Formats: sequence, C-alpha cells, structure tokens
Amino acid sequence: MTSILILNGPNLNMLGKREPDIYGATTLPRIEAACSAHAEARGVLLSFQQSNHEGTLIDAIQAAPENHQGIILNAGAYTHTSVALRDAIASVDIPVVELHLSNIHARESFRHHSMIAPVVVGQICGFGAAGYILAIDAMIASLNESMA
Ligand code: CA2
Repeated sequence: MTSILILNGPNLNMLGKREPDIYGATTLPRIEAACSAHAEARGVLLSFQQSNHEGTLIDAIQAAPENHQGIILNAGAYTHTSVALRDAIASVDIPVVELHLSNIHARESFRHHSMIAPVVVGQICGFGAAGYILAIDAMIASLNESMA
C-alpha cells in the first residue's frame, strides 16, 4: 500500500496553543487524526513526524524512501532559510509536496521566498489545517500521474 510521510518542522508542535489568528486553533494531534481518517478513506498509509531540529528533518527526508513513496513537508521557518533542507529534498528520488498553513506570500516579505520550492512537486499554502488534506490528495494525484 502507498505510504506517505507527513513531516512537520519547527514550532508546529505549538499549533493550537499560540497565535490561533494566524495558524488556527487546531492542534497537531488533531490535524494528524483528520489526516489518518482521510488517508484510510483514500486507501493510503500515513506516518507522522515533527521536529524542531534541522538535522533531524534532514535525517527523516533521507530515510523516507526506505518506507514511503512521498513526503508532505511543512518545513516551518526552515522553508525560508535552509539550503541543507533543499539539498536533502533534491537528493531523494520520491516526490515532496510543500505545505504551509498560512499564505506565506501574503505575509512578511521574508516569508515570500521558499528555498525548497524549486525542488518540490508543488506548494499548498493558505488553507489552514485543511491544507494537510489537500496535500494528501495532491500527493496521491502526483503519484498516480507518475505511474500512468
Ligand atoms: O504557515 C505555515 O505553515 C508556516 O510553515 C509556519 C511557520 C512559519 O515560519 C512559516 O513561514 C509558515 C511557523 C510555524 C509556527 O507555528 C506556531 C504555531 C502556533 C504557535 C506558534 C507557532
């Protein structure tokens, strides 16, 4: 069965605890539960990982192809800064969907640039927690397309 890793970066463990006006009131465990229900209906397996550490995220990306066919990545603030994360994504031969809760293009200018955008299949942003569900469907569509 197709398996997808949902990887969340720095501070996303704080969802629902601070800044609900920007990131919503839902917690990460609740988002993960909604993703699991959706994945079951779509017939795919999900794994979840969150880390505040750049190197741990890189380790997870490098290891993902052993067990997963795709990665959904909310890299948090590392999106805007990390050449290392970009290099890790470019080094794996499975698709990565970039995801953000907020519309990074409508926020501060330092969030407009994504270091990882050139090496991902596509970017979903601005739809809040629903973006995780959209990203699962986008990943399934992308995997189906590549097999057609
Ligand atoms: O919109 C997104 O999903 C972001 O990836 C979230 C990052 C931000 O640096 C990116 O520019 C866009 C920040 C995640 C912080 O999450 C928090 C959640 C609740 C309370 C505090 C931080």
